[in-house]
Amino acid sequence: MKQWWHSAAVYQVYPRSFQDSNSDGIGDLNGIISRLDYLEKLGITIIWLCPVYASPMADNGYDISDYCSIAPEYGTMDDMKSLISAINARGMHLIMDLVLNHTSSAHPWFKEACQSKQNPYRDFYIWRAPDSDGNPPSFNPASHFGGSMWTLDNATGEYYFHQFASAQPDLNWRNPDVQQEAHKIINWWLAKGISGFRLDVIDLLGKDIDAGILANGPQLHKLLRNMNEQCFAGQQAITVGEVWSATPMTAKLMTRPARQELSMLFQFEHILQLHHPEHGKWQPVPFSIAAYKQQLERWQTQIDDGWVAQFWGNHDLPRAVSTFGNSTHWRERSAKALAILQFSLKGTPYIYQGEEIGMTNITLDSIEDYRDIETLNHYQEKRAQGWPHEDIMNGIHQHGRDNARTPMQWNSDANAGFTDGQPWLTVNSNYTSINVGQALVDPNSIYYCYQQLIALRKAWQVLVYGSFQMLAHNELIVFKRQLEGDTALLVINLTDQALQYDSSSDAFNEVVISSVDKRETISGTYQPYEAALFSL
Ligand code: TEU
Ligand code: CA
Repeated sequence: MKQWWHSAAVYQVYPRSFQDSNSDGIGDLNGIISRLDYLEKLGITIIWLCPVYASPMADNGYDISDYCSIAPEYGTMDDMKSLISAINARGMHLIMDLVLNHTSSAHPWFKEACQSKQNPYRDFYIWRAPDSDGNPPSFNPASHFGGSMWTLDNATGEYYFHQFASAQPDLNWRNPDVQQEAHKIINWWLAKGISGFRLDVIDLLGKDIDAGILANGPQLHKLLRNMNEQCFAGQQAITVGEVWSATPMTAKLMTRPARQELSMLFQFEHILQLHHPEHGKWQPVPFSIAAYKQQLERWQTQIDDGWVAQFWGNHDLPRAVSTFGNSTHWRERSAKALAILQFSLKGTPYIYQGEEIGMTNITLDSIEDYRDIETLNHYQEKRAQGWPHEDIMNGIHQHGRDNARTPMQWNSDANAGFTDGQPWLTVNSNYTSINVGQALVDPNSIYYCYQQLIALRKAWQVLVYGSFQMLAHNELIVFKRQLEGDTALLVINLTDQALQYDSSSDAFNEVVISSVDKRETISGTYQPYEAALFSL
């Protein structure tokens, strides 16, 4: 069944880095309001706002201490209400980022839970007594942010569980009171006029610690269906789950409309293929077109009427053009090619702030210049293990999360027009040439390529609902989308070498959009990072 959000484009705003309005060097809600015309001009329908709730900011807001108030550095609840109404007045929609797997250790629930083992909030979290040697449970994988997943609370003499920082205790989703409180928070925000949520690490809610299960646990689907029933049934609201564990099979279970669980989800196979088997993202392996084509075909053909988000980057990932494109020799062309590929696929496209102007990774030499808890903990841990500074910094330069969190580059004025204060994180020095002001006056800019693609997807249904057929070809990615009489053919060269394509037929109506000048034939040589979308 067709949904309004199938052909919509979503724009992800990382509030800390988007636009500062009060010179404190930190982005804020009023700054976002001042940039809504820009997003409307791009053709954005939905804005995904990363967390702006009260938080000690150990993990830049993914550690929430009050779900129903706004972090003072971002503004007030009145500012939030102004943002919601300004977005809705434009016919756009706001979805908020909701972190339900864990809270901040500063949340009142956790403070209560730490009072005593008998406290009514104790079972909002996951506690285990030390063993006879004082050790935590044997099931003790490394936390995403380094160290153990168990931290001893000395006051009550038990360990509490946290998959991320010790300042982010995991909630116990087996507890019906936790489920009930979460539903209340969701309904409270829906009543404010937002249109749904991005659900942080939602596949971790079904965890079963004693069985050693973290992602995609046995309770997960029941919890999602119950949440849907209590909060979203009959609403036009949407939910997009962050699901690092997703496979086409589990994605089908989580997003087929009849199952009433999620509207869609982010899957990360194209990201995980970059991770070193032992050292993960910190020793990245080269992007493999062959591996990408295999996972693309599975995801485009095996989820039936399930639905995914199509993305290259977000606030946790290095910049798309630096990771999947080529930010040195072919920055503009490769950014356009990635956008054309993204918008030619089944799935709702998500644009991470700055992708629309081809913002790149940043190389900072001193670890003191970095802010992300994951990066800082990783650096300390590896230095303690004797890793050379340069090796650690190399991994941070390639895959550290701060790459995506440098301030939005609006113009070539000081601090790229992001702030006239001291920015909380260094502005990329290439802002003098890579910025919105420059993009808006260049008809061939990446920005106008995105603007054209966003409009195209709203008009050309074959890109939204067409079938998918991968045409086997060497390093080239070639596939057809078909719907009733319409056929779209995409040929894309995501390498820095010229590649040859011999098409079985050269008949086509037009080149709808291209990352280089429009070509005369389908067959022939495809330049590095040349993408051409044909209407056949
Ligand atoms: O990220 C989930 C998550 O697993 C990532 O942190 C991932 O492990 C890491 O980025 C890989 O490099 C979500 C949020 O998007 C992230 O910003 C939060 O830090 C995390 O959850 C905890 O809430
Ligand atoms: Ca500010």
